[in-house]
Amino acid sequence: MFTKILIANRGEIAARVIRTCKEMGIVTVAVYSEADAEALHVQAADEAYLIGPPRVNESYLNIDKIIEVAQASGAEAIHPGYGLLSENADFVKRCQEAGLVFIGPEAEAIAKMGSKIAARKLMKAAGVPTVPGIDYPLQDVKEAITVANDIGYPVMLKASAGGGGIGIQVVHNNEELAKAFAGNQKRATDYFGDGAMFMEKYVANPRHIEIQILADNQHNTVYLWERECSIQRRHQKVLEEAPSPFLDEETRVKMGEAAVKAAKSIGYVNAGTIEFLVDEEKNFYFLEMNTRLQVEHPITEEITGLDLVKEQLNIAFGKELSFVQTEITRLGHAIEVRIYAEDPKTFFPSPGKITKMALPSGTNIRHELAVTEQSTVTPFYDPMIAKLIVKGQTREQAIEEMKQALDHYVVEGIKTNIPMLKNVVEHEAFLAGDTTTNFVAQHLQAKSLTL
Ligand code: MV4
Repeated sequence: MFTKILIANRGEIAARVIRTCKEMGIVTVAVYSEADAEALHVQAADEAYLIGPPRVNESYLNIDKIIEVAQASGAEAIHPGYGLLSENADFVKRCQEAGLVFIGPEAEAIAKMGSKIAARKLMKAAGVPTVPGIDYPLQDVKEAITVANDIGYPVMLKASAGGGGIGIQVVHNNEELAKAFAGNQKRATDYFGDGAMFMEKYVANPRHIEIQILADNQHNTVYLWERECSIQRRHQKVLEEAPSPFLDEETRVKMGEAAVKAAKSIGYVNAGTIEFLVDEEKNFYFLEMNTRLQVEHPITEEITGLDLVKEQLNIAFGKELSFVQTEITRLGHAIEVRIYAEDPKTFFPSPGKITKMALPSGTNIRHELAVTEQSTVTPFYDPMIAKLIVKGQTREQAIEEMKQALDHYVVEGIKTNIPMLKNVVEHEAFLAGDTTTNFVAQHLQAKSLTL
């Protein structure tokens, strides 16, 4: 196994990766910005190096500096966490050129999935279901109108380079489409430097259900069941659970097999996630592939008993997976919520010093923390300060655990979204498993809440 690795990230995920490295006897190297000198991940690592000013472009995204630190420290590999450089194909190439192992997929796999149009085309060719639509860029409004009438309204206009809900728009008729086209194209160009747009049939009231996969470099690929991630606000996930209350066993297995097919078709190696849209009739469609470890990976760990970071390290080192599909278990139910330093009424970030932090504990409670009592949340990064993960033998038990845990979760000095999370887990629609992507807009935003 590797003897020393660098973690090119911050916050809870850096601390999470460091914890597994410790268990495996791997020496850890942290990097940090001037704003993170006191950060938890810096304290947790065996060594830590300052890489620049607070702004990510000058620190956590500074490829030259990170590679220089990795080499100087004697690290053999780099774990990118999620976000930041984790899906940057150029960074993967630079690691390889520097003789460092990137703990993740090949640059080619990242590049293939980075373009939504290319990914759709590849998945369709591989026999993975995609939403009816096109997989070439639309040239102009005239072509868009022809295609939309062919698909049938309502349709969804999407940016090929899109992400975070930017550059997507539902369109109901020719007039709306004519109005939407140029603006959407401009936004895509402004945000992603790529104005290429395609079109799909609009799937009404869908669920976002994703499948975790693992693939080693000896052609073994397995699926680790699904995560239900429909409860989002403005394309930010709020709560995730595994298994999905919506899926039956037959659909679950079909989706798992489709995810494995998707990964195999591009020769994917390491941990990855295939996102699917699932409609009201349980038809599922490929949406995109995330070529990294995800924020919500712990719920998969809780129901399978696996450590996904350990699996990633073993795969990157060239080891064969130590289990086959039929040996992967699925026990109980796990729920994760993301705790943000934000005003629960306005959803604006709420940076500041945490004056008190007292967390619930128990055998069914897991914490992934980016902060501790006395930490200062700065305005420079994502305001997620912690993840709370609970498990139960059944969904009902897990929900009860989550309610109790949230009731006993104390953070003072900053505002958090905990009141909003309580509203989710106490809502009758959530208890009924009615978790669609419209949940927050439908049940939590329009209504007066006990925030
Ligand atoms: C869709 C859709 C309905 N029909 N595509 C939003 C982000 C992007 N990655 C895909 N998204 C959607 N694509 C078709 N053809 C609805 C959404 C969508 C959504 C998807 C997953 C989770 C939350 C969502 C919230 C609004 C819209």
